[in-house]
Amino acid sequence: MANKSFEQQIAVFGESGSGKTVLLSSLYGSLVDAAREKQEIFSFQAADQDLGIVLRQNYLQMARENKVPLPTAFKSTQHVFAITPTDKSLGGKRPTRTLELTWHDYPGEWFGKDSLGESEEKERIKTFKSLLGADVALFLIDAARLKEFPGEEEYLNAVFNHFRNSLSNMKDRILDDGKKLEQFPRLWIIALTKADLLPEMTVGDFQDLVIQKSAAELNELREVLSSFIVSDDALSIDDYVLLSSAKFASGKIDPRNQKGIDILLPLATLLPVERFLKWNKLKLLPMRLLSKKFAQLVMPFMQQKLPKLVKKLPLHKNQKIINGAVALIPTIAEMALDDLLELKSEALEEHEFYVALMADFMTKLKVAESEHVFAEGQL
Ligand SMILES: Nc1nc2c(ncn2[C@@H]2O[C@H](COP(=O)(O)OP(=O)(O)O)[C@@H](O)[C@H]2O)c(=O)[nH]1
Ligand SMILES: [Mg+2]
Repeated sequence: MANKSFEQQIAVFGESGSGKTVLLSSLYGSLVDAAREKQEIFSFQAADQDLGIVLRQNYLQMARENKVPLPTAFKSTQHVFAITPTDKSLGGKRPTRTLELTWHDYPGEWFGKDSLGESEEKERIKTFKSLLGADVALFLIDAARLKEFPGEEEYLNAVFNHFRNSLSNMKDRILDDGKKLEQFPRLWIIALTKADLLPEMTVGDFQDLVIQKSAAELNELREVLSSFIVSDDALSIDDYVLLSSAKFASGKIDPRNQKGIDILLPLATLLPVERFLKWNKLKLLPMRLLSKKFAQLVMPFMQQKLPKLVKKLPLHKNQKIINGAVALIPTIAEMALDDLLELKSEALEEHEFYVALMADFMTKLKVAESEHVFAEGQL
């Protein structure tokens, strides 16, 4: 079927003021520039043009007027984007199926509150249910708040506990008849926003700080998350990332000076593929979910004929796509940066957009790891 989309979703959880609106504006705004200047092989377009314009305006006002977006910048909590080739020739060879990303912005006002009015509570449940299709959740820790509290743990523990409490309170209304879910965000990435305020901190330092101060809270959060899902061994709260949407210093905002923003799309699309393949290998996932995931996640990257370099991999010719992916993606994850670059350029020559995109995203994750901006979970 032509133009059918592959979908991926990410859910972003952070208190009011923790940087969610600026994050999306900075991501979107800078990708408009990058696509225009052909610095990226893909463009990132908002399905809703009004949203695209607001995000771009937020970005331009930060860059040119040092003005931050209004807290009420968005009406909706769900934003749909398409990732498409910048170069038309890449999509032209066959009917292109676009890769679609839904970004769920969970309102921070609902974070720690346990008593909401009935209509607001309904809205909260509806919003939460709408983001259950996401595989990846970003859990935001605000560097500005972290700096306010001398011992750090007061703030850290409060964020984890508030969130855990609001999850517990909603649980009965999320699970129909108490039936646990297969589909749920199983990959929780802990993200330090406004990381420019703590310029010396590496992702390893951040991870250590969270574990040192909040191990018990993390475990309690894991317990609550587990209580929502079947096969709860396939759940990780073990990836960490540093994010800075812009450099904010002495009244100036420079959204071109970012940290970690370039891996948001790889984290949302490629990381879950890798993680699901690992869980699959360990037989941690329910079979039904697994086949759905492979169709949804792996296929975009595997639908195209594989370029030469990949053909050299020891795969049997007639192996099915899924078997191929099981072998291929971990292999690509092991590739050196030079080989990934070669894979990307070969794929581009052969007009294999998704293979090129996979190589590009994998490169970005690896670079972020080597620059101590991203730390991948052990499992
Ligand atoms: N230093 C720094 N400040 C930021 C950054 N992102 C956001 N901020 C500040 O945090 C405020 C709240 O951000 P916003 O995105 O509106 O938060 P939201 O309520 O989570 O959507 C902004 O107005 C900025 O002043 C960042 O990357 N670095
Ligand atoms: Mg906001």
